[in-house]
Amino acid sequence: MDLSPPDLIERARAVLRGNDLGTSTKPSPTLYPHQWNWDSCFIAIGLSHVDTGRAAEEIRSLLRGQWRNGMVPQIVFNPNATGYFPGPEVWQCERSPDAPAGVRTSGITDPPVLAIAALAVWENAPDKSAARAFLREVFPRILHFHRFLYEQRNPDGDGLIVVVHPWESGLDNSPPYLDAGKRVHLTYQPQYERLDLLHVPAQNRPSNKDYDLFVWLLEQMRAVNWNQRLYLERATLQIQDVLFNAILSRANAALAAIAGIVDESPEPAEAWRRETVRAINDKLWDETAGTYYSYDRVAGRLLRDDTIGSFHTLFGNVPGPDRATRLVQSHLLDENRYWPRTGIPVPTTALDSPWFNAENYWLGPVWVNTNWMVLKGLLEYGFVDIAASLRAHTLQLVNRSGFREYFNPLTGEGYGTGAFSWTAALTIDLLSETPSGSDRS
Ligand code: 9WN
Repeated sequence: MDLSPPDLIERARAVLRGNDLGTSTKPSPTLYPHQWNWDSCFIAIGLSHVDTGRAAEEIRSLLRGQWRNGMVPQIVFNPNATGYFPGPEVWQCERSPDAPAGVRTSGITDPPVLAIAALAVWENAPDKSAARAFLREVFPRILHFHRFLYEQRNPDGDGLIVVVHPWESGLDNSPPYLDAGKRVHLTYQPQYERLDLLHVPAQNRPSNKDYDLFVWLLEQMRAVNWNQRLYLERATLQIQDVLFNAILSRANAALAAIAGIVDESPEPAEAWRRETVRAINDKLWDETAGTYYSYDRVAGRLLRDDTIGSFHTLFGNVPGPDRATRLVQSHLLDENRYWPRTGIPVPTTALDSPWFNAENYWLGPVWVNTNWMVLKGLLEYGFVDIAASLRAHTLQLVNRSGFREYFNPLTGEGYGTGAFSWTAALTIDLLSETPSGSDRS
């Protein structure tokens, strides 16, 4: 198999150019017309291979939305775009004294890929002095973001950050959220109109019941004017999310590396990293199942729903070698769970989970960003051949089905929007890592 047909990288670049808003990139042409946090981080990683300046600008423009309390929001709204629900008039973040002036954002955060992306801009930059200046500029801002997480979203003081809205997890309708969501009592029926279904068939998107939960939770936070402390005192959904915390572990390592490059102290990033890694291992590991799960802090229980999040602990360098081997050999490579014999790894929800749905959003489909993080994690632990095979499967999938948002893990059929930016950006990264044509699968 030719892993890198000559035009694949060109086609990927064309997708990013098509979604370019000038200083930021929208995730897709129509479904997502604003700037999203972790999307822009993945986009910057892809752009870092082709244009350092533009990659740096992607991150700068995201940071224009940073709140005074340090939070980097999930969405920075594009003032020229309409047609996305919920838009800025629903969030009403101007109610909070912490919201930034002159730019409208959503009121929640997103998986903290930011430090990882900033470090990639440096690593892939041909001109290190310009890249160092960029790191100097963004270092205090990223530090402020991590400090926000450790000071305002660390209710047990153990370094396990809580996610208070499914959208903050990035994996909106992933089973742990629907599972925990079942016990959240919606005190009224929220009134809203979905716009996503104008673009994508309903069977591929979260359900109306899921949206009721998303909107009701948004309205609960808005009711306290986005005050983090007040909200956490009463929040009915608080998840110590394994994916979010694993990403944060890697982001702390990246932040410590950035500190070294710009002559700043790598503490506290190193201390934060140690705390979070220890807490994931102590609290989120299930010895009987041999895997990690997210924790429902309100119900006080592990959410034993098998999802791809468990493997992202490898990306965060969380498990010791024995746990890592168990995760990979007993779970990841199981053809009945995550590595379908005739399909495409890695489904976002296990094939044998009662929640699994091959066509619906985060309930099963393969996404390129989640595969990319699993692949990087495998490399951390020396599973080189498995990583190479995952890379081959992922590139082949994109080449065959296009730059879609997500894909059926059994058939490879593409779903959601086309021309999806992070699919394109991470394809560029995957193609840039090994010389073209070197098929290691
Ligand atoms: C809500 C933009 C975002 C991604 C998320 C993905 C999807 C939004 C939505 O699109 O979520 O944030 O409206 O469904 O789940 O991970 O960042 O691409």
